[in-house]
Amino acid sequence: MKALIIIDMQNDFMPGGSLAVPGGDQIIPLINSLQEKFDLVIATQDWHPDNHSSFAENHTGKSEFEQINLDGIQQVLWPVHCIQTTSGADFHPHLNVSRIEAIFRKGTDPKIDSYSGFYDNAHKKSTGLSGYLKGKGVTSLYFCGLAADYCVSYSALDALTEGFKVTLYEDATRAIDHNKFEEMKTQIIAGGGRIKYAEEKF
Ligand code: VGL
Ligand code: ZN
Repeated sequence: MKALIIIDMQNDFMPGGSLAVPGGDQIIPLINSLQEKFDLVIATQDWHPDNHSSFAENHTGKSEFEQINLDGIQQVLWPVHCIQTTSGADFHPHLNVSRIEAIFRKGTDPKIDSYSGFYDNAHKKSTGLSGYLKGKGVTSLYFCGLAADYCVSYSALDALTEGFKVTLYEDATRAIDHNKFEEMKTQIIAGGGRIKYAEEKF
């Protein structure tokens, strides 16, 4: 069985949001039509407390998009985004949420960031997504959403190590940094994943 995994289609990642991904809202119609082709649709939400360690403003003297070493892991310092229960953390109002069966939230631990929908960046804590999908008999995952080079790609890589067949729809995602997305695509392909256009298949 196959499932569509919609990553972080939240207001703060849309144009006008605090961590806007260029063209992030342009993929909404495609993601809405894709949902009709899947038996199971799952979404993730970036869901940070306001003292989250990925926010530049929580590190004195550091700037947004600067890299630091956080407990042995390279961490990009982001603008404040997707604070739990705020409108910035809500799904974009045009995203069809009626077919989303479950929402997995990540980034809730103030001490560590979590790009992937499966694990935090140190791979210490699971969100339970892998076990949930396996319990439903899902074997193939199709990824879309934001941002291509971070949460979508890291989710796809974790899905491969969890043993799923992985397809990333590159026309149903948008990147923050295009060079980083190219590097991530290479890693996904090396791990056995596929990069495809959603619109040529449907
Ligand atoms: C994301 C940066 C920080 C994402 C989340 O959803 O790709 N990127 N938090
Ligand atoms: Zn985040």
